[in-house]
Amino acid sequence: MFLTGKVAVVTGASRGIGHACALALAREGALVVVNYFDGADQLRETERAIDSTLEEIAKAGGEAVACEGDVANPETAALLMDCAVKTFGGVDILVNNAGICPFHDFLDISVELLDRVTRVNYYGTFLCSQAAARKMVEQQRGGSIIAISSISAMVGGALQTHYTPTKAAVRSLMQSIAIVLGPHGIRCNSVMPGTIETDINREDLAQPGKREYFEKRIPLGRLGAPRDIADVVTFLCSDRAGYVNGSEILVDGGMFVNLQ
Ligand code: NAD
Ligand code: RM4
Repeated sequence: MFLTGKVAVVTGASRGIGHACALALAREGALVVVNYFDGADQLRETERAIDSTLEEIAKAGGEAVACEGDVANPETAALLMDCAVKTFGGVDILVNNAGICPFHDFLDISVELLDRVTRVNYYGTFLCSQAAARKMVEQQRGGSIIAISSISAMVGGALQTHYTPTKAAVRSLMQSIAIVLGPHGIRCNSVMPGTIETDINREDLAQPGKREYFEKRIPLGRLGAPRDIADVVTFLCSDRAGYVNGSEILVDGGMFVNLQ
C-alpha cells in the first residue's frame, strides 16, 4: 500500500471521477474525507449519493468520513480541513475534483451561469487548495495537492466556453502554488482527463455520432473510465511521484495528439 496512514480530502466524491479517486486512495491505505454537495446530486428519498462511496470504501477495508458542502461556498474549504483534522488528525492529500460543465451555447450564457461554473470549478479549487496548504504548512510534513484539470485546458469546446477557461485556470493555479509550496515539501500537480464516461457528459455523448467520433479519435479505441484517472491520481499522491511538482499528466488515451 502506497498511502498507509495518509489523510486525503477528495471533493465531489459522490460520483464519477471523485468517487473512483476516493476508493483508489482508500485502497492504498489513505484515510479519506469524502466531500459531497446535496445540491449537485439527484437525491433518492432515503439515501445520500455519497453513501455508495462510503459503502464501497468500507467493503474494500478502507476508512472514510463524509462531509457535506458546496465547494463554491468560501466556508466549505475550512470545514473540510477541520473535518480531516478532527477525524483523522491532519491533512496530507487534497484532490480538487468537484466540477460542473453545463453544456451551453456561447451566445446565450448568462452571467449567473458563468459565475456558477467559475465559482465551483475555479474558486472551489483555489479555496480548498489554500485551506489545505495552510494546514499542511502548519503540520510541517509535506503534502500533495492535485487539481482535476482537463484536456479542455489545452483545447476549446463550442458548448464549453464557460468551462474550458476554468480548467486552464486550475492548471495555472497548480503551477503557481507549486512554487509557493515546494519549499514546504508540498507538491502541486494537475491531472488532465480526456473524455471519461460519467454523468457530466452522459447527455452530450448520447447525441448521434458523438460517442463514435470519440472512439475513432482516441487511439486506444475507447472512452476513459473513472478508474483510469484514479490510478494516476494515486500515483501523484504517493512517494513514487516524490519529485513531480508543478507538473501535469494528460490521461486521454492519445486523443490530443491524434489530429489528422
Ligand atoms: P460527475 O458529474 O460524475 O461528478 C461531479 C462530482 O462533483 C459529483 O460528485 C458532484 O456531486 C460533485 N459536485 C458538483 N458540484 C459540486 C459542488 N459545488 N460542491 C461539491 N461537489 C460538487 O463528473 P466527473 O466527470 O466525475 O467530473 C469530475 C471532475 O473531472 C470535474 O472537475 C470535471 O471537470 C473533470 N473532468 C471530467 C472529464 C470527463 O470527461 N468526465 C474530463 C475532464 C475533466
Ligand atoms: C472535459 C472534456 C470532455 C467532456 C467533459 C465534460 O473537460 O471536454 O470531453 O466530456 O469535460
